Parts: sequence; structure tokens; C-alpha cells
Amino acid sequence: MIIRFLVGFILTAFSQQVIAQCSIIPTPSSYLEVGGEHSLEKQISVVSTSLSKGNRDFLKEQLNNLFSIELITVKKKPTIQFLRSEKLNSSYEIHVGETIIITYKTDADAFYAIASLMQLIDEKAGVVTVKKCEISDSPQFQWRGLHLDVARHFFTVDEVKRYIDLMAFYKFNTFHWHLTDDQGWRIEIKQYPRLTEVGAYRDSTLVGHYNASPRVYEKKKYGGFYTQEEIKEVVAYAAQKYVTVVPEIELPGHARAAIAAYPELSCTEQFLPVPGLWGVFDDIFCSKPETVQFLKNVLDEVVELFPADYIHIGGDEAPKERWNHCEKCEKVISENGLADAHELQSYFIQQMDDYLTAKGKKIIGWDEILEGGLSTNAAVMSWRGEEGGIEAANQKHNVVMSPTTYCYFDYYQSGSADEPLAIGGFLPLEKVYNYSIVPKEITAIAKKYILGGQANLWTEYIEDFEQVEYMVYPRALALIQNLWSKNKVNYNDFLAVFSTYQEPLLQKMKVNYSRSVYLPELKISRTENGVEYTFVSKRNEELKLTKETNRFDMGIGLQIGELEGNSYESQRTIFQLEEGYSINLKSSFLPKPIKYTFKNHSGLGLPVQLITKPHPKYSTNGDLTLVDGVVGARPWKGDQWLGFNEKETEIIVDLPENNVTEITVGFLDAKGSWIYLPQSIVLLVEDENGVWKKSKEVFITEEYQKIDLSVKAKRLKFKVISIDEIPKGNEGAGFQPWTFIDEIIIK
Ligand code: TNX
Repeated sequence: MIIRFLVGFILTAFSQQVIAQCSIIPTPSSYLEVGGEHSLEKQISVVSTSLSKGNRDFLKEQLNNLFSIELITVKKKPTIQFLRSEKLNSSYEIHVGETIIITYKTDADAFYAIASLMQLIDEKAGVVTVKKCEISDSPQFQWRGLHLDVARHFFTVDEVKRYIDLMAFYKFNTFHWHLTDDQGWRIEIKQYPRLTEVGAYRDSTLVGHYNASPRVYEKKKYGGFYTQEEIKEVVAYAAQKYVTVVPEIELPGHARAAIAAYPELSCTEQFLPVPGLWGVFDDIFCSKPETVQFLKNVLDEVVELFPADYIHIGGDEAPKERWNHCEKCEKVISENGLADAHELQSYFIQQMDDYLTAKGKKIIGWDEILEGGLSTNAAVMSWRGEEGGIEAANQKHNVVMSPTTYCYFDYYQSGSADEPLAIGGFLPLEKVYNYSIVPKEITAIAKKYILGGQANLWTEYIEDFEQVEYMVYPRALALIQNLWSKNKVNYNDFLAVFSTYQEPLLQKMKVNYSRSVYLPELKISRTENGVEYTFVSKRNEELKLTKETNRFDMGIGLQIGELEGNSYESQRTIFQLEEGYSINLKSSFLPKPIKYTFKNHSGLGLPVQLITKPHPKYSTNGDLTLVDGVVGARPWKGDQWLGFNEKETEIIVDLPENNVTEITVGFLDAKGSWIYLPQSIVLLVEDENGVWKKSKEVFITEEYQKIDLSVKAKRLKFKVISIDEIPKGNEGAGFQPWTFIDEIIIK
């Protein structure tokens, strides 16, 4: 008995250890190496009588594309044998011995087994081998989704197919196709040709970030749409890869493109163009019966094109401004005994829900749809955090988890200045990896309503397909670990598998994946005389650092040589000459050198006390953030700054001993992200009894607020006073705005 226990223990320990090195992503449920290798010839034969034609073609194409191996039908000892078995305990099993035997339950399982096999094959110097092993695998969640917004930017049928190819290869099975939004209607509807004639095109598009001021537009016609034939083609293509396409028709908000085509659909019935600006617009579908009928007619055609059980009806971000001032909406409210425009929204969704339910479909919508009653089979996509998902599951609705914090692939993946412009937010690979789909607070009963999760790719700032791939990969590999794998390895093991096995595959598939994960970590610490920057490589390699000075105001760079080691100390003493400098960093894992820019000033590393605590989401490196010589990046990338969400923020700063003449405080003005310049700063100085006395008040007029200092003091207290609330007509109107601060520059 004891011996059996011991053997069992050793075997488990052994398989655990090996699974960490398994080349397959998502990590299979179990993986055992048996020792030795099986080498593959350039021509192999397969017993595949049970295999569907689609799967056989997939196998053939993959072997050929990835390893130049040809599948032949000659009767020869088979290299791979496929067996279908209903009785299997898992989805599929792979045995690699003298032959390769793949047992599977369904056609989809066979497809996943082939994808796994492709990731087991190793190619070194033209020699193709497979490690002898035993694999057994099944998925954890049934909804493993990736979303693509084709409204803000349009992607061709071929690009969409490529998106599906890649996701299917990594065992995603749901493609959420965001087909309509303010900036474009992308699906042909035969009854309403103007939806695509007019609604699929805009005259201009915002250049740069939404938060930029002034906003600049490219005045060029932009757009495109899919014909119903093309839609069918994509749906059929996806089905071959066991991907279900869930279309989204946004309502009642994000409807400007439809309104441009048919102004009578709105409350004001006035013509408005398809906007070239992002955001949330007041003009939405009116709740009157005529508009509801229009949407039902649209859905009639949509339902015919998509065999999926679910139709996504949006439901998010629908301001009630127009509904509150519309006679027709008022009539709907009174005739149906509704309390207000909020109940009207749920009544609106309810009508769509009933209509689609009667047609044998189920609705899924963004978590706002919870705000009214829903039919029992309606599902909720939780995006504004996890709360919506928890509540929906408690109400026995199916849930797909897609919270912004972990699943928004339109967010930045590193703080590097080289990242392409993105909406904001910070979602590095590790954060996606450490996400757990089932919220911690959920009850055991509610848990079973969590169908799975998905990442969303909104494309306001994504203009071409190369960038789509850059934003999605490798983050999708981290997400699928959470969605599929029952035996998720730790993050470092995942990274090792990624770089050893998956990167070569991604390169073979010519995926433009991001290398941001290889950016060394920049650690900043206080020293006696200032701050020290240490670059820590994530890989075993020596970093090369060179320093250049640059007078900020002139923007001139001058190379001044190589640095020894991987650290550099910046001292806060005299630097009249060098106001700033850059460190260029070269790593063998990055395609080009990365530039880090630092600012010199007399406050570097001095003590700072945060009387008001920054929000934990935006607390970066704590108090040191304000005096670390790293000036918060614009546009904001979600890190480097301290973010406060209070009316008053108090900070005490120690001053250097030499004469201080001027202090500059950096604030962020990013209204679209609810971040506003504060109203003023009150400066306080301590008297001999330790009482803080107001010394002056400075009104904030710009992002870098200069304050002339006439006081002599050891410490200064800043009381930063925010504006009362976000002004009307802006996103987040009425709410407390955020105050983002960095850096406090002392001269
Ligand atoms: C919110 S997520 C939206 C989208 C934007 C996205 C940008 C959701 C249901 N609505 O319209 O594109 O933020 O991250």
C-alpha cells in the first residue's frame, strides 16, 4: 500500500514537473514524457478513415505549411493513426511511440488533437522529431471567445479568416463579430440597402488620440461592409475550424451609422453623418414602435445568416438624453406603465429578447442589459468589471466574463514609448495570465452559469491587420490558458514554453506578435543622493546600455557612451547642463533598441508623503513615482502616474537644501478617460509649531503647472483641489473626475 502510494506520488510529481515543459499551449490536462523521440520523414502516411475531410485537409495543410511534410496515401507503415472513440474519458488522447496514435471523441476534438500535434513537432536544423509522450486533454470552459470590432476599422474577409485561423489553432471556439457601431454599419441587410450604402462609410476619421486637443481629422472617405454572401462564407469557414460566429448588432446605443442611413430611426429624426470621432453619442435608436420594428426586420435577416444559438444585441453605453426629451418615448413609457427611461431601456431589450427567443435564438448582451428583467435564457457579457457577471450568475443567467481589467486587448501591453498608440489602460501579458475566469466572490451554485470568457479587441486605434495581430498575440495565448487548461502551469514556465516552442511557430505562421514581454523591467530605487535605475532582463542575457544627453528644450541627442552593468544612478545635485538624458537599451530579444528618457531635477529621490492614497489601480511605484525622474507618458498608458479619485489630494514634499526657485507639477488632461486637470493647488508651509499655514493658491491652467516659489521651507504641503464634477456633455458627466499627477519637478 505504502509502496503504491509512493509510486503514485513519484509519478504525479514527475508528470507535474514535465507538464511545465510541455510545448502545447493551452497546456493539456495531462502530459507524460516517456523518453526518446520519434523522427518524422518528409513524407508520412496516415490512417484516417474516421477523420472528416475537413480535418484531414487541416492536417495536410498544417504539416505542409509548418514543416514541409507531405501526407501520402501509399500503403506503407502508417506514421499517424486516428481513431474515433465515443467512450473516451477526455476529448482526445495522443500517444507518441513507434507510431503516433490519436484517439478522439468528436470532430472538433480531432481538430484540437491535430493542433496539439503541430505544437509537439520540433524542427531543428531540418530534422523533425516528436518527443515520445502520452497526452490526455479536455477543455475547461465551453465559451472561449475572441472579439473583433470591424466597425471602427474595417477588416477584409481574408483578414477575418486569418483571425479565425489563428484563434482556432489555439483552441478558441467563439468569434464575436462586432458588426455595427456608430462609425460604421458593416453587414448587408437586403430590406435596408442604405444601411451599407450610407452607413458603411464615413467622411473623416480622428487622427491620434481622442483626448488630444485640438482634435485632428483625416478627411478621407473610409469604410466597407460584408455582403450576405461574404458573411455566409466566413460563417462556413469558421465552422470548419469549429469556431462559432456570434454576430453583434448594437442597440439601442452606438447606432449613429444606422441613423445616418435612416434618420427617422432616431428621436430627433434629423440627419446626422456617420461620425469620424470615437466615444459615446447621445443620438441612439428611438424606442418608438417603428424603430423596434426596423430592428426586428434587421434581426430577421441576421438570424438567417448565423446558425449560432446566441445573437449579441449590445445594450451598452446608451445615454438617455434623447429619450428623456422625446414625446414618442414618453408615450411608450406611459402606455407600458414604465417608471422612466431606464425602465424603457429594459423594455426595449425585452422586446428584442422576446422576438429572438420566439425565433429559437438566445440573446447575449453587455452587462447593462441586466438593469431590467431578462428572459431566462438570456446571457450576459460582463465587461465593466466582474460584478455584472456575478449578479447575472446569481440570477441564473449564463455569463461570459470579459472584464476590461483582464480582457481588453486594446489596452497597452507595456509602458514603452515604442508601443503603438492605444486607447489607454495597461494590460501586460502576466496580468492576462493571472486572471481567473470564475470570480472569487461567486457561490458554488452560481459558478456553473459561467460559460467561459473572451477578450475584446476594439479597434478605434487599430488601423490595420498587422496591429490586430500585435495586440492579440501573445496575450491570447495567456487567456486561452485560463479558458482551456485544467492544468495551468505557472507564469514563468508558460513564458519559457512560449519562447522555446510557440515563438518559432508564430514566426512560421508569420504572426506579427508583440515582443513587449521581453522588455526589461525598469526598477527605480532611492539612493542617498538621488535615484538609481536598474534594468532587469526577463531573459538570461546581458543588456547593453548607452547613455545620451539631451537638452529637453532643444531635443538634441548626443551619444556619450556605453554604461557598465545594468544600472545607472542619477544624482539630484547640480545639473544645469543636463536637464534630461536617455538610456538606449539593446537586447537580443527585441527587434530594435528601446529608448528610455529621464528628467533631471533637484527633487530626485527626496522623501514624499502621500497623505491621500492613490487608487490601488494607479499607484505605480508609490510616493517615489513623483520624484523618480520618469515623467508620466502622454498619451497615458495606464502606468507611470499616480491616480487619485478625491476632491482633495494632499501630498507633502521635502525640499532640497539649495535654493528652490520653481516647482513644476505635471497633471494629465485626458477627459475621455475621466481624467481632468484640477482646479487649483493650495501650497502650505509649516510654522515653528508644526502647524500648516496656507502660503498661496495657484490655479491650474496647463498640464505642466509652473509655480514660482518665494517661500523658504524644508517641506511643502500641496493640497490639490479637483473640479467639482465632470461637466455636462462629457463622458462621465456628474462623476468625480480623476486627478493624475506626475512628476513634481523641483528647480
Ligand atoms: C467600451 S466594451 C465600449 C466600446 C469601446 C471600448 C473601448 C463596450 C461594451 N463598449 O464601445 O470601443 O470601451 O475600450
